Amino acid sequence: MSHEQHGGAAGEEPAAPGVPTDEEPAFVVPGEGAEVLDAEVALAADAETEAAEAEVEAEPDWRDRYLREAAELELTMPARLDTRTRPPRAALRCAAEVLASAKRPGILAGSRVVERDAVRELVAVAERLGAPAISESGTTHGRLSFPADHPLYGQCLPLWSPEVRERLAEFDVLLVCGMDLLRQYVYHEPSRAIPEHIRLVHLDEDAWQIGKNYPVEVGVLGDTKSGLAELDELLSATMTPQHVTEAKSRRAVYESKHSAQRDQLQAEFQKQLDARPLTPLAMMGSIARVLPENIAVIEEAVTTTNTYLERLGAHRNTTGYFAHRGWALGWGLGCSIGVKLAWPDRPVLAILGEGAAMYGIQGLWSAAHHRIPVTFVIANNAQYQILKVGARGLQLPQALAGKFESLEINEPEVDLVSLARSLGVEAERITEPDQLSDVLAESWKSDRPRLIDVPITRKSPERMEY
Ligand SMILES: Cc1ncc(C[n+]2csc(CCOP(=O)(O)OP(=O)(O)O)c2C)c(N)n1
Ligand SMILES: [Mg+2]
Repeated sequence: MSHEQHGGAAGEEPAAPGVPTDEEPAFVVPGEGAEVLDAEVALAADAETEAAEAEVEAEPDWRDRYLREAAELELTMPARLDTRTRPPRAALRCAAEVLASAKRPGILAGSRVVERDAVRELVAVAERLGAPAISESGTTHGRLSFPADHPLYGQCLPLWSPEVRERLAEFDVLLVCGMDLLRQYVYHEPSRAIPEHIRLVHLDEDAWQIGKNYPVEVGVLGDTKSGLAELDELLSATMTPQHVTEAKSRRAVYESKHSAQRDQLQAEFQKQLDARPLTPLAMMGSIARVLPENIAVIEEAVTTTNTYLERLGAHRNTTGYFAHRGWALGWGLGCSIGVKLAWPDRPVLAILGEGAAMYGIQGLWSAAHHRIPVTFVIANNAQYQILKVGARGLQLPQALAGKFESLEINEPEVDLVSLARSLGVEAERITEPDQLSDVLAESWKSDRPRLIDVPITRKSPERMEY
């Protein structure tokens, strides 16, 4: 912070430490003019502090405590500039024309849709067009911009460009909304993940993203929420009765396809329930079946989460979803504590790999100290599994020979239960799927943080199952 921000005039020399200024000193450092500290004032201050501390201890609810402390701060919101700008009408009209006449339209829904509170508007457009909405790939999506239980939710984009290309081949027009087209984890041939025949309509607030990697037929710059609402109106005016009939039949086809995909995954989950340690799907399915509607989930269990919650339709609200975007490990544990502070009335679940958890484990102490009731589930496979899968995917010779350097966390395995307890968080190890569901369902009601360590199969899959 500059001196000006502290209130000193620009160009003024700051006073040397301990030298009295015209202003009343905010505090006095002992040994640097401490003699000015009046003993009576000190005693009164001590008594006040003790009284305040006693009051804090007697306060059982951490929310009340924070609210009271916050009430003493000056928290008046500054007047903010509303930067949202409606997109040009002419551009939206072009977008509506291209989309209305599409035979097989699809939607790519990026994080900026939910960040701009435009999910409802996107759902309306998807329903009108009878188009499936596909969210960003599991390695990059960050937020979820389409409800995973909606019949038109077309799951996440696959990871690698050959699969993305295959996945998108069925569409003739794509509406891309609030999404970086296309963030990919690791470069793979073919470089062009979007098939050449697809006509792109891109609505975004980030001008840099429109047409950055792929040429668009219609680029629409402006506010996502009002842009989508206006696009929907224009579609309604543009679509002929023939278009409407086609959209309805497309919608029916996609809805039954998506429901079959969900049923199939659910059946696969049931099949895997007997394996010990649990498979990633058995763990995620056991979580999915007890997720309340208003849950906030923070995902940083790299090879365990596998977009299963999306694919099982378990994320019914889109606001409560936070995932990685760029892979700097260690943010998940702290993020979940922040989310709980922001939303004290919503249950908060962090799903963390044991590796990722270790990058920010000290946050458990903060959760215990401030009694912040987050539920932490550790997907513990005792290794940095993604690095093995990634190395094999890149066909590194050592990896193909089954040799990995320093990727096991097993001699010794980290005892996360004891570690969590040492940091003040109640913890247990759970190996059974039913018990996992029961303990989780109970944890949503708790007023304390809790950690559940779940052993996960040590066998690495051949490839990521995103
Ligand atoms: C700060 C940081 N250091 C190292 C890495 C490299 N890295 C990426 S994934 C990963 C392992 C994650 O292990 P874990 O959380 O146990 O998940 P798993 O792959 O076993 O599912 C590592 C070390 C990183 N992304 N960020
Ligand atoms: Mg691991």
